[in-house]
Amino acid sequence: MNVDKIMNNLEKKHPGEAEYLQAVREVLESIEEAYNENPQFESANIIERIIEPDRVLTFKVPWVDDEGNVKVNLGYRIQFNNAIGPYKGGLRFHPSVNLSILKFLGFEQIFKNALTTLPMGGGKGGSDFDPKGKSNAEVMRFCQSFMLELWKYIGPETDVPAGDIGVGGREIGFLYGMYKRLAGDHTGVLTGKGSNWGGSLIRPEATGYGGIYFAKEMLKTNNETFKGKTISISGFGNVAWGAALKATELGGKVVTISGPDGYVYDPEGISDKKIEYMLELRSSNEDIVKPYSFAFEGVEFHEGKCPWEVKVDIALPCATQNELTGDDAKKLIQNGVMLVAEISNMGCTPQAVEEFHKNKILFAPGKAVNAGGVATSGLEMTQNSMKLRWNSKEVDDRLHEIMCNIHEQCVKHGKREDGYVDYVKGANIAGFLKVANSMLDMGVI
Ligand code: 2IT
Repeated sequence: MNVDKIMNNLEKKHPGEAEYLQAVREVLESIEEAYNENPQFESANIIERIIEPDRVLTFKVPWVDDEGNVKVNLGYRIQFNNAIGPYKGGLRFHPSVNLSILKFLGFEQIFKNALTTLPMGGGKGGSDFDPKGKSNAEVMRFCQSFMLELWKYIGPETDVPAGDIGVGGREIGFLYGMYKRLAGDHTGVLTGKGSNWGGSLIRPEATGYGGIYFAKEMLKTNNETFKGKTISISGFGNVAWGAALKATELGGKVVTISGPDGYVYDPEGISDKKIEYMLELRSSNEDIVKPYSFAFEGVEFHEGKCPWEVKVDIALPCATQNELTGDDAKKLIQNGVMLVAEISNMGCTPQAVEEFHKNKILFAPGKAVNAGGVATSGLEMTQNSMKLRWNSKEVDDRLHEIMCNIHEQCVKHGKREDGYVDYVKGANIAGFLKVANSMLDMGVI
């Protein structure tokens, strides 16, 4: 495989799609060796077939705000690859959303979903709609208009969207209500549903919990645990909340959370009612963390800054892509960080990953670490198909088992001769082999 040549061609076809090109390059570079050992992949031209989505749907989403103004946003669904199951992946509502970001997320989702051991293909969608500062009624009208178009392309055996940044329980409810009305059936077409109407227990916590279960396995390889470790977390949404909850339960001390306005440093640790307060912050719909520093004593607020300058044992990016740079990585390493696990998708830049690898820091990528979210969506689909409901323990036990399994796959394919585990390589190879072999089985299609 000639990675540079493939990337040059891809760049010519999709100029300026920086995040998508970044995600593809990372995968190609890390699977190169495994790919070359299997000449059948080359003869089936698997690479060219896997790096382009099956289809890209874009549509217009007109809606009316509370003042009666007519607004128009862009809607997308990328159906990337369904070799191992129906397209599956979240919807992101954020002003930064564009084709490049959704293609990177959809591409990552293929391999992440393959790692979960469950039958799910890769997809992603969303809109440049900004839920921040909107009323409930505005969010509802937007979601209804979005689904009025999207419903034609999805289905419980075809494509099953879920939440991502800006899409939580409220949005899934509005989207599902519209789908149900249009399709006239009550099926598992979305995941992240309310627990009264087909949602799975533990789904809201699953991405954060799964990330901590994964990090626990990483620590175990160094005979370490969460007990007594200081932890910095970025973000304050659903993912950050679940991670803070589980990390604290395992004896860690979370000292930061962050938002677009800056980060808060709480030396006492963000535990108990402070974790609950994160939900209040989130529901205020303003996307700021500063109020945390007024709500509790002894807390510092650092305006416009990222939490990576704080000295910690463990750093967990939980907000968005490329949120931890090469310089941030250097600072963390200087301060003695032992483990960095991306709970956000592609949270670290390639320069940051290089620093962690160079310094043999335990580091694992989002597609392995945060796979617990979509894995639990898969478990929601299973429960919907079986028309029954598992209790929390049943779901949590399965989630835990899946995360341990993903960790094993990473070690199997990523362990170097010196014993250091390259989790990026491990995750990419394990995910790729499963999908590529499935594509080979089905012929050129
Ligand atoms: O990035 C992700 O894996 C998600 N946003 C969750 C996707 C899902 O289908 O639950």
